[in-house]
Amino acid sequence: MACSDSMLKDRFRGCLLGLAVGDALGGRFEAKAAEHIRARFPTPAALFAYPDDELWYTDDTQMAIGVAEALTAHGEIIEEHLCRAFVSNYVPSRGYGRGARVVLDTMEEGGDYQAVAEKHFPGGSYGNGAAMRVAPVGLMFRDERQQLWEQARRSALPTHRHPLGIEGAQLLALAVSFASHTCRFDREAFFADLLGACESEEYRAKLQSAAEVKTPADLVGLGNRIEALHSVPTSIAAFALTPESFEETVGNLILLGGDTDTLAAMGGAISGAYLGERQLPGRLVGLLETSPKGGAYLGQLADELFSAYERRFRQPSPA
Ligand code: RVK
Ligand code: MG
Ligand code: MG
Repeated sequence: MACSDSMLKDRFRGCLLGLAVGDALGGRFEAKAAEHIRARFPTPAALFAYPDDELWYTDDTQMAIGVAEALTAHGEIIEEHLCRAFVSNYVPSRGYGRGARVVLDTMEEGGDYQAVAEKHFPGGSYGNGAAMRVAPVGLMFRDERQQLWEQARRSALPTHRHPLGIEGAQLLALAVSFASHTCRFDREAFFADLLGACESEEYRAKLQSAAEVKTPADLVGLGNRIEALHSVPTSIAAFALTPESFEETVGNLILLGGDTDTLAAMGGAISGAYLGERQLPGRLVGLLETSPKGGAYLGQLADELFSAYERRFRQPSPA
């Protein structure tokens, strides 16, 4: 595939739009069993051919928009501004996690959300809610490994304080960063990078299994659940299995059943960061909702995030 720095903006767009398409398509099958989905859609191609009406995204995209907005406005994650973005975008009917809803309700009411995030689940949440929204951090800090790790942590903290919830977000951000740099995908280098960054034995073991995935059926053993540990490595593995195809990466994840919107949002973000908008399924991108923060806004936000990245890390290129 053609690959040059001039395509970077396309990759920013591909990442956010890929996240939204994965989330919105996966959202139609959330909590369904794999057998149920496969009975109607035996292949990723069948799944991608099916929608012909507006694709509405869920909390995954809505919170990723908040992260991207906070980064675009301030160039880094500042908790106060991130929380403001989460609250201003908060529409509970988009399907938030149980604990996340309680934290966001408290945030919205001006209460002590940090105490709620700490105590609602003992030790904090290890749900995949921090990982599902972290992709913009992976783009913004794609050149700065230590900052990426710290910024991903900060983006998790308002709602996710458990180490496994935080590390899931950090690894997903790293996967996005790696994908956004890659011209010819090197599977070994990808997993070596992730394993080298891993802090816990739990993720190390999962990523080692992810590195050994050879067929879509092997993804099943990695998990399709709402916990970060049982979904982040699955999405990473699905991308690494079929890096040249957004349809197969996202389709294989949805066909696992379970937390389909989030699996597909995370896989879609990594895949889009690698392939760029030009290699996304244009028909599905075109079906993204036309609401004020729908498909057109996501493209615009990706452009603004790219400008913020250039301002912070590069000399702006001449007009
Ligand atoms: C509905 C025990 C824990 C836990 C802990 C479990 C949206 C709980 C998105 C909790 C994503 C769930 C998803 C999700 C994102 C977490 N002990 N159980 N320490 N920590 N859990 O509520 O933003 O779909 O069962 O913090 O991570 O599409 O309800 O929310 O799929 O994980 O929600 O964790 O959820 P939460 P979240
Ligand atoms: Mg969701
Ligand atoms: Mg989900």
